Amino acid sequence: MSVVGIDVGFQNCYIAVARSGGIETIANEYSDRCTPAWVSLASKNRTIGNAAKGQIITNFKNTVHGFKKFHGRAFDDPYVQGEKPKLPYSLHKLASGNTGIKVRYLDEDKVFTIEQVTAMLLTKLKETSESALKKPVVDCVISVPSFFTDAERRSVMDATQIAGLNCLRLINDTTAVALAYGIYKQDLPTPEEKPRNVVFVDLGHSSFQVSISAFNKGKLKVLATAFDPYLGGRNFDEALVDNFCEEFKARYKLNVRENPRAILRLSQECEKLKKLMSANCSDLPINIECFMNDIDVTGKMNRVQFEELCAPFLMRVEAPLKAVMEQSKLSRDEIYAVEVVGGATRIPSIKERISKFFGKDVSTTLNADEAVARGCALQCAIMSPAFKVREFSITDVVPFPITLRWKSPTEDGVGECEVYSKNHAAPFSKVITFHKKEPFDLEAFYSLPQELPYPDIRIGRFSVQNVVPQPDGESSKVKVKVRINVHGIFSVSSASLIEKQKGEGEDVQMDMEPTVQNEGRPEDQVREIGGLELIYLFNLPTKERVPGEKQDPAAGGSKPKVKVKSTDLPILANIIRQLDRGVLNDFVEYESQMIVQDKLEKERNDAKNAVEEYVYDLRDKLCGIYEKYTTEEDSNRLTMMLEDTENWLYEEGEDQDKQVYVDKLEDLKSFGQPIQDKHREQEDRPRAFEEMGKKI
Ligand code: ATP
Ligand code: K
Ligand code: MG
Repeated sequence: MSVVGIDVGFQNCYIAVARSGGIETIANEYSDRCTPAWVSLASKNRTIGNAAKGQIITNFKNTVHGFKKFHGRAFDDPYVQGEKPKLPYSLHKLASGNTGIKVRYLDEDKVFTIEQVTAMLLTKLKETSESALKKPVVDCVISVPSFFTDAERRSVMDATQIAGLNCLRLINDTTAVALAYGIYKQDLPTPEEKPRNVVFVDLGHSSFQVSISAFNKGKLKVLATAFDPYLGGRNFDEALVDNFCEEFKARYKLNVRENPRAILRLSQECEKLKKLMSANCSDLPINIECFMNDIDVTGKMNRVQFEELCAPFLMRVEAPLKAVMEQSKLSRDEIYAVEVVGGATRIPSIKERISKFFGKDVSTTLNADEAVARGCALQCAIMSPAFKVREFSITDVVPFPITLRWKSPTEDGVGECEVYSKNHAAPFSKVITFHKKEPFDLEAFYSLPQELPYPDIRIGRFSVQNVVPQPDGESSKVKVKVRINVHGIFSVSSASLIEKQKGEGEDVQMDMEPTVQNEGRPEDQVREIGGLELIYLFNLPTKERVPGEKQDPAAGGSKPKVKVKSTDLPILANIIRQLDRGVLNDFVEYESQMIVQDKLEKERNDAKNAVEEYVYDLRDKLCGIYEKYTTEEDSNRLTMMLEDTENWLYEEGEDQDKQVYVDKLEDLKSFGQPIQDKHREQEDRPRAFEEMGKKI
C-alpha cells in the first residue's frame, strides 16, 4: 500500500509521501516540488503541470487552469458566470446543468467535465508519486477546502476514481495542517488537562480558511472553522492587472482587456510583482517587451500603493477570524498560537492584520507551501496498516448545518429535522426512527443558505423503498441511518424495517433498545483511524414530529431484550449534481485511453528525436573521428543522406508514425554502423594490446 498525501490547490499542488525516513514532499520531473494545477490539451496529447503552464501563451484556448471551484457547481452558478469572461478557455453547460470545459483535443471539439479535468491533474500527480516511490500508487489522502459542500466533495471523489486513485480520506486543508502541527509535538497537554488551542490560517490563491483546533496528547479536535471562499492571492493579482490595464490604456492607448494573451502575460508579471513587494517596500518595476502591437510597456508600484489598491480585500481578512473565535467561544488569551500557511500569507499586511486581531505574533513554524500535503500524507500513514505512526485521533466538524425533510400526513404536510448542526463532530452516524406504512422520501439540504458558498441548498433525495405496514395494518418502524463519512460527505446510508415477531412485546418496549449502537460496518473504519464515531439513536414519536434527541447510553443493558426481525431496505439516492455512475465508469475507461495516447505520443516523439540526434551525431563524426574509416565518396553520399533526412524531418517527416522513425533510424544505421564498427575495432585494438601488456 502506498502512503501518499496530495494537496490539490487552486494554483499549486504538492505531494508528500511516507518513506522509511519519515514524511517528505517530493519533486516532479522538473525538480519542482510544486506542480501547477494546469492541464493543456492538444492535437496529439495532453500536457499537465509545469509543461501545461508553458503552453499558456501559445495554446491558451485549450490550456485549463483555475478550475478547482467548478466542482459541484451548476453552470448557471453566479461564481461560474463571473469567472467565464475572465478565462482564456471556454466553459460549457452540460446536459446535467453542471459546468463543463470545452477545448480542442485530438483535433476535435471536446467537452470535459470538471471531474475529468481534475482527474487529468491527478493522473499527473499519481505518476509523479509513482516515479518517486518506484511502485504503483493507488491509496492516498487528498485535501479539500473546509467549506467544500457535499456536491463539491463528491465531485472530487469521482475525479480520484477516474484517475485510478483510491482516496482513503478527503481531509480539510486546515485539518491536515493541524495534524502536521500536532503529531510531532511532544509537550501537548494530557487528556485530563485543558487542551492547547491553536488557530490555523490558510490563505491560498483562491480562498481563505481559518480553523481552531484543541490539542491533547494523541488527539486533535477541530472546534470551529470559518472562511471566505472567495478571498485569495488571485484577488491581489487581479487588482494589479486592473490597475495596469488602465494605466497602459492611458499611457499607451492599448486595450489590453481585448487581448487574452496580453492579459495572461500581464497576470504573470503582476503575480511576480506582488511576490517581490512582499519583500520590498520601495518602487518596483514591471516591464513587458512587445506587449501588444510591438509596444514595450513599463510601470511601477510600491507596497504602500499596493496596499491602497488592495484595501477592499485586506479588509476581508478579519471577518473569518472573528467568526471562528465566536464559534469556538474562546477568548483571545486562550489561544496558544496562530499558525499561518498558504502562499498569500506571505503578504506582510495580511500577517499584520492577523497578528493585530489576535494580539500576538503569527507563527510560521510550518512550511507554508507543503504543510497541507504533509498533513495528508500523515493521515494516509495513520490509515495504512503498513506504517506505524504515533496514535493520533482527529475529530473534524460539519461546516454547514444539514436538515432532512419528509412528507408527513400531519401538520403542514412536512416533517423536518436538523440532523447535523454547524460544527457538529464529523465523521458521525445517527439513526432516526420513523413510523411508516409505505415507501418515503427524505430530502436533505443545507439549512443556512446564507452560509453556503453557492445558492443551491439541495444535497439530494433519498427514497427509502419497500416499506410495508405491519401485518396488523399498523405503521412499521423504519430505522434510517444517516452519516457524515470520513470524507465529510452526507448520506442516508442504510435503512431497515423492524418487524414485531409473533407474540412479542408492545411498540413501547421496542423503543427501548440500546440507544448507543456500534455497527461494525466496513465504512466505520473511522473508529480505528481515530475519529471517535459515536452512534446514537433518537426516536421519533409516532406522529412524526421533530424528534427530541434521546440519548441514554446507560439505558441499553438492563432492558428486556425484545426479539425483532430486521429487514434491510433499499435506498434510492438522487444526489444533486452527481455524475451518473455509468458515465463515471466510461470516464475511468476514457482516462486510461488518454494515458495510453499520451504514452504513445511520447514514444513517437522519442523515436523522432532519436532520428534527429543520430543525424547530428553521425554528421559530426563523419568529419571528425570517423573520417579515416570511410572513403570520401561514401562519406559524401552519407552526408547527403543525412541532410535529406534532416530536411525530411522538417517536411513530410514532421508528423509520422513511430514506426516510420524507427525504420528511418535503422536505415541510417545500416550505413553508419559499419563505419562505427571499424572505428571501434581500431580503438579497441591498441587498448587490447595495452591490456595484454599489463597482463604480461
Ligand atoms: P487554494 O488553497 O486557494 O486552493 P493554492 O493552495 O494553490 O490555492 P497556495 O499555493 O497556498 O495556493 O498560494 C498561492 C498564492 O500565494 C498565489 O496567489 C501566490 O501568488 C501567492 N504567493 C506566493 N508567494 C507569495 C509571496 N512571497 N508574496 C505574496 N504572495 C505570494
Ligand atoms: K497548495
Ligand atoms: Mg491551498
